[in-house]
Amino acid sequence: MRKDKILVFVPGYNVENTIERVFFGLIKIRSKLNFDILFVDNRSEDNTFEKLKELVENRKQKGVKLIRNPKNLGYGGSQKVAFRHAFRKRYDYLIEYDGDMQYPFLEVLSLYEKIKETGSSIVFGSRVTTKENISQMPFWKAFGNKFFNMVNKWALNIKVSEIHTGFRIYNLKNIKGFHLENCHNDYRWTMDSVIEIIKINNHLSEIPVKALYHKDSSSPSFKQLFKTMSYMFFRALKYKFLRI
Ligand SMILES: Nc1nc2c(ncn2[C@@H]2O[C@H](COP(=O)(O)OP(=O)(O)OP(=O)(O)O)[C@@H](O)[C@H]2O)c(=O)[nH]1
Ligand SMILES: [Mg+2]
Repeated sequence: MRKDKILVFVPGYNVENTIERVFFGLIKIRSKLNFDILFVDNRSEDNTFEKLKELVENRKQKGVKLIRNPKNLGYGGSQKVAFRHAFRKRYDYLIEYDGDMQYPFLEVLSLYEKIKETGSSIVFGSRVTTKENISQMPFWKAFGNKFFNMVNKWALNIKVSEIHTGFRIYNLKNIKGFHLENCHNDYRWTMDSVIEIIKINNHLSEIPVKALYHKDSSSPSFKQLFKTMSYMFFRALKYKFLRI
């Protein structure tokens, strides 16, 4: 039987303080699971690209690729680059691991195990399944997350505890026909991508994960968050009442 072709994709924008640790952290766990790695530098203004270029060229690791976007394409725009690459190269699974290093590397293996066990279209690394994990998030973020999780469960008719996490694995065979072009290029991607995918296959699962909020991790600005949250609210209602 053919082995699964797995791609771990790392979106990065101004992550010069973490990207080297992400590079070595992912390389290390390749001894336990065979996967390729795609770094997508979203036109960082710091030294992210230079650091990555040096790592990718000098370390000569097999199956590691770096793409630099021609301009900043937004958070969602970078995801589209990864999806197009993964579909074109016929990967079976796509995993997102953020360049600001917010998730324990070994949990990549848990995401893969879970999707193999369940056959879901997406497995989310949920940050909110236990009190201890929720307490890692800034208070206002945890509060907003809780509210939107309730809205989403009701409006999208889903069971998973959160869909806003950036730590996910997709089963690409289960989501053929995914309309990337219907998704926004900014943080609204997080919501749009799930809606587009559940139209094709609504089998979603999750694993608990302890997200790390550390001095080098990045987050959306308040303005971006407000825009995204308002959108998510109305998008969920639109789905519920119009089923679109
Ligand atoms: N802000 C931002 N991040 C981007 C962009 N393109 C790629 N990224 C990367 O996308 C990843 C997630 O973005 P974050 O802003 O940290 O958002 P998040 O992790 O979902 O939010 P938190 O849970 O609050 O940390 C990070 O690794 C960023 O470096 C971009 O255009 N803007
Ligand atoms: Mg972050």
